[in-house]
Amino acid sequence: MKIGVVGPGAMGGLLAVKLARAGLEVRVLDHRPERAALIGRQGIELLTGEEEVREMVPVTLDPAALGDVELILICVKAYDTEGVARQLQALPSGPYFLTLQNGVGNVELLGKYLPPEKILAGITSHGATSLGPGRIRHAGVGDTYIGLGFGESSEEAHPGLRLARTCLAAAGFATRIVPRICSLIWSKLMVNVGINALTALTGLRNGGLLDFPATERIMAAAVREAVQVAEARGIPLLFDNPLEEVRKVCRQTGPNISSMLQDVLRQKKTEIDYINGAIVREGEKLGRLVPVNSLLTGLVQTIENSYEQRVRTF
Ligand code: KPL
Repeated sequence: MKIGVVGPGAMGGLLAVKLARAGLEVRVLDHRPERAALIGRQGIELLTGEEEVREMVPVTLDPAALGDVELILICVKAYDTEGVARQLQALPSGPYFLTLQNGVGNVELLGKYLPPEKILAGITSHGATSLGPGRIRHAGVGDTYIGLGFGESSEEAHPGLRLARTCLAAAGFATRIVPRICSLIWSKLMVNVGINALTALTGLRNGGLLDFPATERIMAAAVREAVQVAEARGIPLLFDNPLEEVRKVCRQTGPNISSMLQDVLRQKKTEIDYINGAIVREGEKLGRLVPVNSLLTGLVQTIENSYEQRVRTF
C-alpha cells in the first residue's frame, strides 16, 4: 500500500517511521528544503523510551510525487493546511486525505480545494515531540479516532475509513471509526484551549499548570467559555466535565512541553488562531463575549509576532 505523509514534523515523522517499519510504502512531502535534504541523507530518527531507530523514507518537495498514493496523511501545522490543500488538488489518483491536526478549521480548509467525499478527519492522543529536524520522540501512546470530514457515518464499510484504520493500526495506532468526528475534534479542542496558550505564556510544562491557583483559574475560565460556544453551536462534547478532562490530560502528560510552547521556544508561528482564536471567531459569529480566550489569543499573537523585538536580558 502506498501512503503519503505531508509534513515530517513531530506527528508526521512518527507516523512515517511507524508506517515504513510496518512494511508500507511511505513517501514524505516536505516544504522545507534543508529538512528534506537532511531526512533524505539520514532518514528519520525515532526515540521511544530507551530505544532508538532510524528509518530511511523517501522525501520529496514535489507534490506530484504523491501522484499514485491511496491515502495522504496531512500532518502540517494548521496555518499551512490551505497551502497544502491547494498543492494537492491536482493529484490524479484521487487519494483519501486524512487530517490528524490540532485545532478546528482544517477540514473546512481542505474541503475548499479537495473533494469533500475524500476527506477524512481524526484526532489522536499519541504524543510526539520534535527534537530537531528528522529527530522525534514518541512521547506517549493514546487512542485515535477517525470519521468522515463532511457528513456523518458510522459506516464501518466506508472504503476510505477502512483503509485509514488499517494503515494506522499497522503503525501501532489503535483506531476507532466514529459517526461524528466533529464532536471529537471539538472535545480535543477543549483540551488544547485549556493547555496550549497557558503553557506558551507561562513556560510551564503541561503538569505545571496545576501547581498554581492562578493558572488553574484562567484554565477553568477559558474552557468554560469554549464549552459555552460548543453548546451554542449544538456540538455535543464527549466529556461530562470538560475541565476535569483538561486537568486529567495535564496530569497524564505532565512532563510534556505542549506543541505551542515548543513553537514559542523555537520562535516559530503557533496554532493559536486555530485553538483559542477559533473560540474567539465562533464567539463573534454567535454574538458571545469570550474575554479570556480573546486575551490569551492576543497575548500569544503578540509573542509570535515580536520574537525579534523581545527583551531577553538587560
Ligand atoms: O495536543 C497537545 C499539544 O501539545 O498540542 C496536548 C494534548 C496539550 C499535549 O501536549
